[in-house]
Amino acid sequence: MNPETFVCQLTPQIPAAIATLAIRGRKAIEIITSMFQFPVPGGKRQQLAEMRVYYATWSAASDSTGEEQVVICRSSEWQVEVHCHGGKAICEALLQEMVDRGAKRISAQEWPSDLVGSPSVQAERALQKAPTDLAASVLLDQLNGALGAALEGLEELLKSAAVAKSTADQEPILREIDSLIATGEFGQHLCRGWRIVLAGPPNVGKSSLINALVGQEKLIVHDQPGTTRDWTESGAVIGGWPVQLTDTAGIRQSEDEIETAGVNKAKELVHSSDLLVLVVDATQGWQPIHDELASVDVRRLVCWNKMDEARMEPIASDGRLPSTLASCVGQPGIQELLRSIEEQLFADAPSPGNAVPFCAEQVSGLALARTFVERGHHSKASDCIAVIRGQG
Ligand SMILES: Nc1nc2c(ncn2[C@@H]2O[C@H](COP(=O)(O)OP(=O)(O)OP(=O)(O)O)[C@@H](O)[C@H]2O)c(=O)[nH]1
Ligand SMILES: [Mg+2]
Repeated sequence: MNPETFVCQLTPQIPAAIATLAIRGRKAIEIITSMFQFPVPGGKRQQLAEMRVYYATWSAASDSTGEEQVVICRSSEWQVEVHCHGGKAICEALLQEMVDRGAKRISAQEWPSDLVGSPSVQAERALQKAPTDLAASVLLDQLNGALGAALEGLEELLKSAAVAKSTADQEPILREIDSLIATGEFGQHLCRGWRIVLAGPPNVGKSSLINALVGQEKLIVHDQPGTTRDWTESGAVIGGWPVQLTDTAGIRQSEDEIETAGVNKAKELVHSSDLLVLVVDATQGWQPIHDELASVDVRRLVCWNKMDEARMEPIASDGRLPSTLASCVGQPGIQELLRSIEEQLFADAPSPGNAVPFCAEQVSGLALARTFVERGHHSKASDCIAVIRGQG
């Protein structure tokens, strides 16, 4: 056990009716029993029984008229939750008093990971960061046990295979692990969103397209090539999923140092994207830089922009890439672009109730288990699954 006692606000720090504070560590019980008055025999120094709910009162030390009614629950030997009103002033006052009494304040994200081992508890924590309702609903399924149950089933399979010492059952186990890893690729984006990078030569309409996609004149648009130099991210929601639309500097050779820095950054961003949208000016056609971008090893989509002025047939040198036609004038085709993005990124979205790994540790634990299964070490693979179930 860490010698320190930690305190944090578990619920998001936004206006809300109720907030939950948590305190954990050797001094947790002592701090709580001395800070609050319990209207039960035994007075304020009473022992808190685990998983029992207590009503208690807190009085502000400096202002005898300030009082707060709270609900207290000792959720484990060393941890207590305090449910209070959600206003900032009362939460801050309670947290500050716990700090004054010897606890160390940390953020909900820093809440020690040994406390949040099971997928359900991790999902509860991830839910705080879910940017959209749809992302939250997938995490809620995991909180309700979808991932926990799938991992438990997998662990059982691995244990039986270990006992049987046979490699005959390897295929279904590998399929199960692979399917969870694939879903995990999706799940890891639930909190951070998907990065969609728009790239291409200068003046093709990258900034204009992002303005059209977010429905706001956010980015500077100009007929002078080289308008965008730095990169910018605009948060948006597509098909209910969170995305970051990334505008980049138009890629070309330049004598200008600042523009060259922007171009280098654009090339870097292209490689780290979840979806690269190659923007082509349909009045100019496919350029050599598009060939370079088309060869990048990420998911790609070609967007032929300025279709309102195009006089030629849109022809990409790589015809196998999915493509869409758009125009920012009057915005025909923007819906089509949105649909194409959805198809590229979200076609494999999990169905309600599916098990979805959503943390990097869960996916890497599954990958490690897979390696052990391939080598016939089912017992070690089962240990890996126990760890990501919070049982290891
Ligand atoms: N006709 C027409 N003009 C467009 C369209 N989209 C953008 N433009 C114009 O094209 C010019 C360049 O647009 P931007 O959005 O600044 O292009 P960009 O690709 O961001 O350019 P850089 O930042 O220089 O790389 C502006 O004058 C826009 O108004 C379109 O669909 N049709
Ligand atoms: Mg621009």
